[in-house]
Amino acid sequence: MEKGTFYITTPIYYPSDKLHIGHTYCTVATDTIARYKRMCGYDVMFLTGTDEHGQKIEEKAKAAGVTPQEFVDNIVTAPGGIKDLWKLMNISNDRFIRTTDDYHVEAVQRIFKKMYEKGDIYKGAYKGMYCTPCESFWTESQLVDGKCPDCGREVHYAEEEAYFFKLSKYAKPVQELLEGGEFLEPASRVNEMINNFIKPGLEDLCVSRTSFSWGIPVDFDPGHVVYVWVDALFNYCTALGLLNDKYSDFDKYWPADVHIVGKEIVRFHSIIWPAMLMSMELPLPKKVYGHGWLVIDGGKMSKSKGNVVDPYKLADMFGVDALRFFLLRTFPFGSDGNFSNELLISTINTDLANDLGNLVSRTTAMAVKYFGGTLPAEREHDALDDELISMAKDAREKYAAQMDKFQLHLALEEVFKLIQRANKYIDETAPWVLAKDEAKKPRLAAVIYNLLETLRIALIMLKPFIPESCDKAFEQIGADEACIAWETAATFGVLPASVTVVKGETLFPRVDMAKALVELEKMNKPAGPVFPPVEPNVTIDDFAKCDMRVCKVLSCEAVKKSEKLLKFTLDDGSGTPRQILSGIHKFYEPEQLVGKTVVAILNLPNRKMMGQDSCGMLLSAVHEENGKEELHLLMLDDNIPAGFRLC
Ligand code: ME8
Repeated sequence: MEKGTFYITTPIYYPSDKLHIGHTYCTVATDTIARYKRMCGYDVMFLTGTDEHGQKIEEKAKAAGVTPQEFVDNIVTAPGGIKDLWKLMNISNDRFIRTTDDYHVEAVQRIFKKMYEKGDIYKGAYKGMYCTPCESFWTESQLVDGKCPDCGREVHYAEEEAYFFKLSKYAKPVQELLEGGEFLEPASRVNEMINNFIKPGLEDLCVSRTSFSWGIPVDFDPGHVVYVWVDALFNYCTALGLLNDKYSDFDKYWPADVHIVGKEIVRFHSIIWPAMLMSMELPLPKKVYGHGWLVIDGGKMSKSKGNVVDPYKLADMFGVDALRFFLLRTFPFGSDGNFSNELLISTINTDLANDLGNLVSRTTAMAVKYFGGTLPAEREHDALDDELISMAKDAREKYAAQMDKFQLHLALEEVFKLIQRANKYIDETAPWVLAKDEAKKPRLAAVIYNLLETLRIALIMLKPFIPESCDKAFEQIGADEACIAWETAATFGVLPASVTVVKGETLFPRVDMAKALVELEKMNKPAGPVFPPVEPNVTIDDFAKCDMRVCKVLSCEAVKKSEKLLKFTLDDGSGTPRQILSGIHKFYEPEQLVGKTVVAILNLPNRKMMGQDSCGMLLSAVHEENGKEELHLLMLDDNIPAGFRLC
């Protein structure tokens, strides 16, 4: 029954922070499409992974006092990390690529060299405005109110020797590709790309960096690392074996059938990516689908706003399938969706607990109550059945039409129309009345059988969305492997005539909205440290006696044979360097502090520590709780000159 191959990808995620519900949305949607295609008989390759290089990761690792590799390992593979999240969410990816994998690194070096040798990459100098969080250079005309057009943050002038990719050379074929109408969806994104990026003129793209080192080295020019987006985009090919020996199914699966990406990275996927593939003389992906964002109160989720929704917590509280279902049932895939806990809970209650859950439990309960679990083969048809039966038979086609367009919420709408119709059918046929009359048992058997068949068909269509719950439900309605194949979903009457059902656990318990909201509120409130009370026991005169000055760290080194002490040489504005020892080695490496602007109390008596003079004390912010000490050396704006007094 194989229908050919289907290669589908998610973006590869930045392991700079823990992933949130927005990333989960993207991955769950892709997983559902992959599962659907497998069910239809395609040989599916589903790829996801992590995009581990770049300045942002290098800086975060530095701030955390670990190497960049340790930093990303901690987010990708450590318990509770990205790989665990996908396992928890039942993501069925066939491969997981990390851009730090050796085979990818080597393949990207070969790719870069190939484009260079072809003349599509050349050396020049980059001058422009740079957004550090987005790792993007922008021209003045692209800035919005002087800020980064992608994230709205400050940009700064940067200049460096760099390699450039001849993006301008491919402007015309890329525009034609976009105008073709098949490549980029939803269609609204096509105009955005053409009007905002291609029509103003595509400039050549800076594809190497020298200002940091956490990237794939350009092997023929040490000091340059490959621009993170070139490195990242080619993951889709290297993970199949392009220019490496790790895998060997590039010819089988490439070109990709669809890259699922969020709207803010459509530009990279629909302009830069095809241009680079054209340069490499490789076939282009068949489609890029740009989905919307999950937002909160209309705005983006962000760590700084403190409104990031943790998928681990929600899955733990409501179940993995309930969360998967909510994400895809509620929000049209191409547009933004406003996330709220209320919406999540009401979707679970209405669709899963009431409509689907009740239909399964009522139907199986009736089969057990009236027939001891096994239906008699003798059944009596009634014209009342026709509408339900024909709706059930037609549902697969309607569902597939939506699934094939990635309109996942509309596909679910088709399934739920059927489920709601079946619930209405129970009211219309009133089985509890039929049960009172022995002569009506064949009619009662027909009603229950029709309900089971409708459920079987609905569950086949729901399986890509909520796989685990469907397996449980199949067991309850007595559907074995042969009865749950996609091929059987447009046929009515597949369950054996004397099918046996098993009354099982409640699939989707109703959630008490008020209680759950309180619990969520509690979970989201950070426990926070408990600080000691403030006591007003110092006079202003006491305070004024402390001579606190701004100092610059000239040098800093660990004191030999001491685990704790760092020795600072400071410029305190007097012209004579000052030495202070401070027990903060546990919190800082000496090289992190050189050049920093700090505060010291200078009029304390000198002290000897480990045989060395300490002339003053550095100020830090400290907190100790449950035996755990946290310390931050007080650092000031570097514009403040040494010697200024604090008052
Ligand atoms: O962009 N709602 O990685 P990333 C929906 N490494 N989707 C969201 C979202 C939200 N609130 N927040 C993020 C990168 N996403 C690159 C990709 S691919 C060669 C390189 C989506 O971790 C976002 O739109 O910042 C993007 O598609 C994906 O998560 C990865 O974002």
